[in-house]
Amino acid sequence: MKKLLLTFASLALMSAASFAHDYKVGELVINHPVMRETPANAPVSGGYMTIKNNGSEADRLLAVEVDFAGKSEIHEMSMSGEVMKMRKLEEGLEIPAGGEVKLMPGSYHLMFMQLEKQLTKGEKYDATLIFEKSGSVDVTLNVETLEEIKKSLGGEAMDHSHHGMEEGETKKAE
Ligand SMILES: [Cu+2]
Repeated sequence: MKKLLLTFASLALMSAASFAHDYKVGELVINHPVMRETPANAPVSGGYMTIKNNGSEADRLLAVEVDFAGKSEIHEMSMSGEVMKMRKLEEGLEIPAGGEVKLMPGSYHLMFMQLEKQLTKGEKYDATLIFEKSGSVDVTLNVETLEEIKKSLGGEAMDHSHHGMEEGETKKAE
């Protein structure tokens, strides 16, 4: 019985730890950074999270560095009439003073291109987020399914397959 109780206790600790997935740098709080799992040979994936700014000055996400992708960018996605458009934010993404920005499917996102391997649900990858004022912070990106990401962050499904083509990726011969 004692052993069983211990098992329950450690399970409870483990699940508590898995919920506490946030990072602080300066006045910023980055909550639950994730990226989307990919099918085999997919060249791109999206990264999502909530970034809250508790400070009285705006900050700006300038870049993200990872070693599982050849190229990482910060993107905005929006509807232009019936067409979904994606563009790179050359100036980075502003996090307003006292405000919160959600990176989620169909909206702002990190775009990881030239993936070196398939991303599988449950895996974790290191990333460094670089902010204009607060500096850089190391985070862990959890790989989740689109359904899980939409459940925690909201957002719409996003088809990245066309985007890869836009970026000059050539489709693998089937
Ligand atoms: Cu994109």
